[in-house]
Amino acid sequence: MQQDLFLQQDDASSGGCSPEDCASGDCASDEGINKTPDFSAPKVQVSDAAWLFKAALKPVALDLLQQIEAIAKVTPFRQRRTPGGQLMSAAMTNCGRCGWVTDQDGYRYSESEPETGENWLAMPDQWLRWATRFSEQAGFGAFVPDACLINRYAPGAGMGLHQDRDESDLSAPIVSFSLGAPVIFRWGGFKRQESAREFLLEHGDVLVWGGTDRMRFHGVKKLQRYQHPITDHFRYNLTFRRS
Ligand code: MD3
Ligand code: FE
Repeated sequence: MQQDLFLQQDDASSGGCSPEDCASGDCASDEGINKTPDFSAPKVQVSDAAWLFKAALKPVALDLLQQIEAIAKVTPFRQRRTPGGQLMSAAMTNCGRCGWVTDQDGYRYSESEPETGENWLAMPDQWLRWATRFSEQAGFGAFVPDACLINRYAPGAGMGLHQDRDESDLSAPIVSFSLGAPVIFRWGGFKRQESAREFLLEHGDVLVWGGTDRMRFHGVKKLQRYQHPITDHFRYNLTFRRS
């Protein structure tokens, strides 16, 4: 499908829509009984090995937010410090066997919350199935994430260009879910200095990348103030990873 994706340049190759098959029983027609994401949402190719499914989570957004709220009651969102002592502007929690954390002891995956020693709550089964399904839709094989980092951005929060390199198996893709306020995502190269392209990540978007794009620098610009009907002024981002 032809779609203007990048904000500055328009050199993205186009992907295509994949027709939903109902073999799994997860049909859109189940909506109301057993809601599912829209797995046949417009699929836009961002790069060689990165795909964006626009607004695919809209049918399940409220459920996702309720589950995020329930997780945050047990392991609350916290602004963490980088090993260098800088307070990160996004607040974070996790679910799954492992969670990504950072403090004076470094960036790492941990089976428990460092402050309380509490284990992370299990990843909801549906989240796991959906992340796996989007990975398949993007052409990556079976993906079984064991960690889900949940980032919460308030107006003014952002994330500088960085690489995700704390995972032991860099051949696994990463799947990300965006909910709430939109943000400008920065898609960089393989060196921090390389210029980054920019595109919007909006409510309900799913981004899947791996392979040759796995080690790209990426980040998000500071959130602008925005009133979203179901997340207030926040943006939430879930990243499913294999630690
Ligand atoms: C492309 N989060 O938690 S998600 C992170 O919106 C992180 O909260 C951002 O970067 C957020 O580490 C971006 C999308 C994303 C994540 C990692 C990538 C895209 C990526 C790694 C390589 C290439
Ligand atoms: Fe990242």
